[in-house]
Amino acid sequence: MSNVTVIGAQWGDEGKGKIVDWLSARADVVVRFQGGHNAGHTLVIGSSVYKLSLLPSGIVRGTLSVIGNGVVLDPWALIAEMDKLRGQGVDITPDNLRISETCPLILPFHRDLDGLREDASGKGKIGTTRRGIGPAYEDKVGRRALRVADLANLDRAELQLDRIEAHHNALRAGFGEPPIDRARLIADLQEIAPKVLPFAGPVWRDLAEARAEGRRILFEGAQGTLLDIDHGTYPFVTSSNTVAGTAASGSGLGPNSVGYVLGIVKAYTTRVGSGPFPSELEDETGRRLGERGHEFGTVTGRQRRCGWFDAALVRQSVAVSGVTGVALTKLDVLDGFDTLKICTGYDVRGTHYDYLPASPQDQEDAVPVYEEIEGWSGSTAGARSWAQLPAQAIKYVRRIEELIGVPVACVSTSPEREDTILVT
Ligand code: 2SA
Ligand code: MG
Repeated sequence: MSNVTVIGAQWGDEGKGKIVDWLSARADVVVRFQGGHNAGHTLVIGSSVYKLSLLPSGIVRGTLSVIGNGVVLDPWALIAEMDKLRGQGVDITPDNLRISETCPLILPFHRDLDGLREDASGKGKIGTTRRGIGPAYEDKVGRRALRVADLANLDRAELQLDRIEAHHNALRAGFGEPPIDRARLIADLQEIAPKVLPFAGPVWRDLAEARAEGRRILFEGAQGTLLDIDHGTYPFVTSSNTVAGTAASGSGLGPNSVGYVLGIVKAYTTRVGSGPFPSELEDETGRRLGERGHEFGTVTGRQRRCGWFDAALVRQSVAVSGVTGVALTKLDVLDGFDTLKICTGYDVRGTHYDYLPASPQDQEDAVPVYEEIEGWSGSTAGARSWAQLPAQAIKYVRRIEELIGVPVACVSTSPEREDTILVT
């Protein structure tokens, strides 16, 4: 197996956790390269359920897990997640977890700002996870972030702290919040630093070494391509690049390390948070999808919006992420529908598009163009071979393949790892 990069090809929550877990058994290194603890990956292993936010999924099976430079890291959330997993019997040591020393830190004032902005936004609310992700990336790009490496030299970080205060205190004052308490911040960071630093280092070197030794690297994307800061439904996006290309820049390996790009695609569409969603169903059918698919956010518990499969959007994701093949998940949720619809394009004030145009106004006005396909009455739940699928379900999968232009490499029919059909 070559290296594999797993990315979400919709708005996140496509079921990446299960597929990554399945692949991590065949990988030597698992790498997170963007996002932070806004991600939510659920792994079901036997009778145990593991909920991961920041740590790469490989950690549960003891595979070397790497948090790359593209990730924004909340040190307190990191330690809390490690403690929780250790409580479930997972062994985490500097031998199996490595953290890039150049990860920008998410600090308490980032979280404050995320929440304050959301609360003040009314209709323009993004529906963020309120974890401080956006403000932390802003500071990274604004060259005023504190990074993991700074945890070792907090007594000499005045320059960065001056920049941070100059920027954030004005913003905080606008919200009627007190200025940052520098002494308290440093004291809190000094307390957490010894817990984080043993894991920190130049992970680009670890990865270069792994590569030189021919070890298999699995890149684990978070969120989805339609939440990408450049290619997503801006401004209703997350603050990182979620496309597959980020695996290279967010880990310190070159573009030729990305390998096979596996796009994870849910057999219907969901979205959590605000923003355009042309094939959304705000009716009984949408509720049925949500109930059958248990569509609630892993991190925030928020109910996810549900709708029909949108082939135009996935085709777009396939293009911008360079997807080689897709894993189709949650097909069983569609069991028992008389008819299914697939969105193939949009009508925007009389003009037809086979992709989602970029302007928010066009996206808001986009009316989905559907084709209908007969459903199936049999069950796909738990199917482990192509032969176990109803003929009509196979037709649905084949039609999706045709519309998105890349092969369906595997189909997942339940949260259980073994309930996966490899399409050969
Ligand atoms: P943020 O917090 O700044 O990244 O939010 C910006 C937008 O990105 C969306 N977003 C997500 N969408 C789906 N799943 C995500 N992770 C969790 C999960 C979410 C949860 O896996 O369930 O538990 O609610 C995720 N993270 C960010 C977010 O909804 C905003 O639209
Ligand atoms: Mg998720």
